[in-house]
Amino acid sequence: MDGSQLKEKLTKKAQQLGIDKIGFASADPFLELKERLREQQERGFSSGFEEKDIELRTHPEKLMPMVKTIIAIAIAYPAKLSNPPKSTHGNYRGIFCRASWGTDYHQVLKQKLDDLAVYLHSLIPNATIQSMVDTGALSDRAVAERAGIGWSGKNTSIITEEFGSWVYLGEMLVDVYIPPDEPIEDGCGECTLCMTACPTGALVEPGRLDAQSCIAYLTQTKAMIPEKYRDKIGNRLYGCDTCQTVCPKNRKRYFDHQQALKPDGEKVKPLLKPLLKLSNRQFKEQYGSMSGSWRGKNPIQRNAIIALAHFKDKSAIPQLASMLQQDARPMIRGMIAWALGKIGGEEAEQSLQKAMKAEKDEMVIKEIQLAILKLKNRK
Ligand code: B12
Ligand code: SF4
Ligand code: SF4
Repeated sequence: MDGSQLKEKLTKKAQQLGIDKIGFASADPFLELKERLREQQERGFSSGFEEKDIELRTHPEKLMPMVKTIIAIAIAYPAKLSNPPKSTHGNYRGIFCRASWGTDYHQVLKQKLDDLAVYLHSLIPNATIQSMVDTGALSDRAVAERAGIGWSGKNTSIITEEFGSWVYLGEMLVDVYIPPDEPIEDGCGECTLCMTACPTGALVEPGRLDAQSCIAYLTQTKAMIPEKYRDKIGNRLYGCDTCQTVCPKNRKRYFDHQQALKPDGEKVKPLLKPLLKLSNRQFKEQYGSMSGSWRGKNPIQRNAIIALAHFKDKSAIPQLASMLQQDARPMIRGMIAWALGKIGGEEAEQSLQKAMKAEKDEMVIKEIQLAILKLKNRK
């Protein structure tokens, strides 16, 4: 069988497997990306979540010496809740970004790639195959761009004609030659909506992200969130969708045909106060199947505290006050101190004063002092 026939067969099979887009790319080194990644590192714009070895990231042959082709896939994910639960006074909700809706996409894409690999092996039994989704060394976006899945937008997302940017990406390295597809034309034109809408100005140039100031990154960190970003986080518990929701290419791009990715409104827009009470085990039981749980419950609870401050939820003060005295995690106590300062009022101030007397952690003491000062200045 020649490469073109194989391409036809794989494309057909992909469709049967529920893969929304498939594209084929050469396995040549990604030289432009290499330069880009170096600049990102030098300017301090990397997130630290990506593979650090730039050579490995940009030379597919270092992952598979005989690699000839990279097969790229995209799976569309839902961008709209059919019946979203609403926040009400005293019962406020946070939000997980769309990339965390439904079953963890890593599993969903991995399964599709495994199914495609079984088929490829049935056609070419001795083919060498290596699949990856997100956590592999390669840049999934650079692969998808080269394979013609979509163009690389000014918000840095890969945007497809059919599904907008609401697609997950994955790829498969194979030691078989398959004729490559052509990249598609840039579709952003003069538009800059994502850049102006970004709450933190993290899109520093068209198509260049300072990950350190991107809310999607900040919500996943394990430490205190720098003061200047806290107000910008709003009620986001994990990730950020703003530069995609404003994108005109995503208008009316709502697809929920992937059963495994269908969201449960109560889970992706959970009530904030109950979230703070979860034990590790309960968190795992309730949220463990979502991609947004990969950093554990601490960052999500920290973000829930920021969200309660965002809503200035006075009904949360007793719970926050008791956690400020009892919670073993300084990061959580520090964040609560800030939140109480933001929510304000007599009760918040008294709980800060009380906690101040017993607190031993320097960072938390500083946060409490700042919060008290803020409340005094407000009087
Ligand atoms: C680290 C990482 C992050 C970091 C940094 C993101 C970033 N933009 O770099 C953080 C935590 C912030 C993040 C956030 C998100 N992420 Co993320 N992330 C990754 C990861 C692991 C590596 C990305 C990376 O290497 N970035 C470094 C930059 C420099 O490279 P790149 O974006 O991969 O490649 C592009 C640029 O280099 C550019 N480029 C190269 N040369 C040049 C030259 C010029 C002149 C220009 C203009 C551009 C350019 O073109 C490449 C192709 O687009 C990938 C998975 C993977 N293994 O690739 C997922 C991935 C990029 N993330 C994904 C998603 C869904 C998200 C979020 C939408 C989740 C959310 N809702 O919160 C946000 C989006 C934020 C944003 N604006 O990018 C998807 C993207 C799907 C898509 N349609 O594009 C990926 C591919 C995961 C997956 N397998 O589906 N992510
Ligand atoms: S994900 Fe949010 S913070 Fe990050 S670039 Fe997009 S709009 Fe800005
Ligand atoms: S908002 Fe405009 S500039 Fe940004 S990615 Fe979408 S089309 Fe491109």
